[in-house]
Amino acid sequence: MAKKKLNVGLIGYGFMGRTHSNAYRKVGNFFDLDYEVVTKAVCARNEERLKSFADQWGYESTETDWRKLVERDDIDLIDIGSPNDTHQEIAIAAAEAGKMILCEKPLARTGEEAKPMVDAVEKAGVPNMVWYNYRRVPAVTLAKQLIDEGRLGKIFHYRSKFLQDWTISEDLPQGGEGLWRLDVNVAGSGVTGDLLAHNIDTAIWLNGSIDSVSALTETFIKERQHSLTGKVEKVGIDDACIFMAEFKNGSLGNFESTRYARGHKALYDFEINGEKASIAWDLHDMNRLAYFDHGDDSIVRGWRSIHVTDGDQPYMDKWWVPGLIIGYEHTFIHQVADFLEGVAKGEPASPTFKDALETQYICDAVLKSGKSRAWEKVQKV
Ligand code: SOE
Repeated sequence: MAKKKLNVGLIGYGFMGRTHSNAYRKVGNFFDLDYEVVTKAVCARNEERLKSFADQWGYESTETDWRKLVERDDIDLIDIGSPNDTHQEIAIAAAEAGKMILCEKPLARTGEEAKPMVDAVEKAGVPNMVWYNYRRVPAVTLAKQLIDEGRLGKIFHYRSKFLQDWTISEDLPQGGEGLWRLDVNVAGSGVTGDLLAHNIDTAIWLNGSIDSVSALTETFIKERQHSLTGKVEKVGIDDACIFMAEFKNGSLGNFESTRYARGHKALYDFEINGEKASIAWDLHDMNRLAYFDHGDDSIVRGWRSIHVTDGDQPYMDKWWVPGLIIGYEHTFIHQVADFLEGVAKGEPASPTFKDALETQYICDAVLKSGKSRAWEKVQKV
């Protein structure tokens, strides 16, 4: 049977534009879907680079104004891969135009900015999802399966970090292409919205809601030259953040993120300790899940290192043969596949805008606590 065509209009051709485009191009080769993704149009402001991106990734057309893209009748889905300060306006316009929407994380700069986006997609009834891609690492999805099967029993502890080191130099400017993550007006926050948002998204998926938080935030380099103005300006982002969390299920959370952990480029990890078992995972060894089961025979009991590459483990029947690994880019392919399966069945794929709003409210509470130095309640979605 001929597949239905689903025309994608992508906004933004940076790092995320490439991960998403790769997913659109590969998904149909590995997943049997009702839809065939067509990379119909890509939109960005620099026309020359836009054309070369379109050629490289097989986009049929280009636009330099996102409003024109949103108005086009031949576009079914708008993918927002542009910086955080653009998400709200584009998402609301796309929802009003009846488009499906995929939005890069974090959903917006703040919960207040994100809420109207949730209202808009719900009012329009359009399928929507946020690119929190780490949920789709097979080992992380397996962790979810083990927890949902009750193998960990009551959960006591959730601990997680995301460490990087790329902003240590005080000569690094803030703002502009590539460095907008350092500009608070564009990004909304520093490591909290950019990195901890991932830890939080995974945490609430695996371990449920967070009620309150207590945080310590720091900006190590107080002033940086702004790439766009050329002036030395105050740095408004959090360079590092450590927070404690009270989960609704009674477990205790412990989170840390920084861009000042010399030697770490992207060390995202988590460990969960339950009454019956524990699990641990880290991005540097992403195909493995560490698992300790107290129910094992005591003389052989110990941490197992599960190589999550077998056909009966999440997503892996779609790839090579048992034992052969996959990588970071596959998480985006899995996310598109799940989204399209959801569209075919009329079911939402997670995390929806509403799910991502919960993460946003937790980030807000963390940043508020970083200032107040007090425990802060998380706003309910
Ligand atoms: C920042 O360096 C960054 O690229 C984040 O923006 C991504 O979300 C994260 O997955 C990797 O690090």
